[in-house]
Amino acid sequence: MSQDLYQQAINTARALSIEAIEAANSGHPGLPLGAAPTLFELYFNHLQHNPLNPEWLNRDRFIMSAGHGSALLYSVLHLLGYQISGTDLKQFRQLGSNTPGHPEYGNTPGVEMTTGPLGQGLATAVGMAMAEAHLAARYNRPGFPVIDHYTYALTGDGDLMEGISYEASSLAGHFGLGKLIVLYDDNRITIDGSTDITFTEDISARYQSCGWQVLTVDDGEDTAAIKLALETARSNTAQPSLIAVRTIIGNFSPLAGDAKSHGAPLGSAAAESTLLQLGFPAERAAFSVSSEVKKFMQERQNILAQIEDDWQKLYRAWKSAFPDLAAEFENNLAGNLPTDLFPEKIDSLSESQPTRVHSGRVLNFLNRKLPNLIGGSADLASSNNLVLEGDGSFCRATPEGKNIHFGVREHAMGAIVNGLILHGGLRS
Ligand SMILES: Cc1ncc(C[n+]2csc(CCOP(=O)(O)OP(=O)(O)O)c2C)c(N)n1
Repeated sequence: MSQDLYQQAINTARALSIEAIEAANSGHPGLPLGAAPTLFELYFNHLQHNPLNPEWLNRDRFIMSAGHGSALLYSVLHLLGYQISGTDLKQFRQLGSNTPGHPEYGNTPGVEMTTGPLGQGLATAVGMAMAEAHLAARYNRPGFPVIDHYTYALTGDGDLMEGISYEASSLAGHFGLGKLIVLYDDNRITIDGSTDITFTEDISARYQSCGWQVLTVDDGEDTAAIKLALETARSNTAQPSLIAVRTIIGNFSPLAGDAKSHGAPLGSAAAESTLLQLGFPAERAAFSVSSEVKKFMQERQNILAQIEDDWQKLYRAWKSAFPDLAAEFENNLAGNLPTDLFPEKIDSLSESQPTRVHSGRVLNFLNRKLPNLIGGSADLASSNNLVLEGDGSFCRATPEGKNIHFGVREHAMGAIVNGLILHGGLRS
């Protein structure tokens, strides 16, 4: 792989982001300029996905928890050949475009969930990683790892300050979700300035105490170090990993390191000087991608398509070896419901019983009809009759369990359930 072309591609992602923000005259240039090498390294060298089929079932999931960094996500997806055109990038933040100010699920190919409210993305990613662990335990068979993918999220200081991210991270560590990898854009800047004024705890110690593997990259421009950290994270499947990447917000711009680069366009003069710093001459056409970078990206796209092809062969072999299992799984994926799901009467319910008894009976009736039902309670399962009888508990040793004990973590529970559903194949 040519390092020059690789760096040029990263800088192209930066340039496209800056141009989109300038064209919209609004947006967040700081994160794209600082975190481009991190996100690009992930998407280019690690993420198992197929830009030609964003819905591929066994793709790695990626959540842009720091949703304000959307311009960078769109630029990287564009370079990799997702259905986001140069014209779409020019329409950044415009009504009706597929490049809204913050990523929106269902609006943009490659966007796995709507983000913007900080912390939610990370917590939802925990749900996706739980879905993967659960489905893998139930549907994989020896020699047939049909469900076998990682879940990644990109977070910033704001995400890690939000309480929901602590709740979800605590649970992820407890469950040992080893295929969850969180990248932390550790630029120590938020809107109001340095994190010195608000956020001085030891994040590494916090995550370690929650049972995570914590890795650090001292220089966010060092893609070799980011690569190594991602490989180390993936090889530890017993613990979730946090990779803190030390970056400089607004890097290469006149506002490098300054909170002012967080959420306002650089302005045309500063944008021009940033592009020059990144190696783009003033005569380069806005939103253009050099033919060398296009070819470089195309080569990667071909490899990614092949990765899905190989998986499709595995899936077909699994399906013919285990037809009943595959039929159940595909039925769940399609969201089909049994015809006898709504009988006129369930067991021996009577009006004199408390509603929580009714709820428990209905839930268990549904559970017998719906093999993909999963869920739980925030420490109130036995009180609220939320136990799925005959099914075990989801935990590190038995991820096939359908009863999830969320502990007293209601806010994370909501986001995690969204993640279970967004993953596909489950109901909650
Ligand atoms: C729940 C929630 N609260 C507040 C905001 C508004 N907001 C957006 S970005 C941001 C600062 C985030 O700082 P950081 O994560 O460090 O991002 P960076 O400045 O590095 O881009 C805030 C307060 C939000 N999007 N979501």
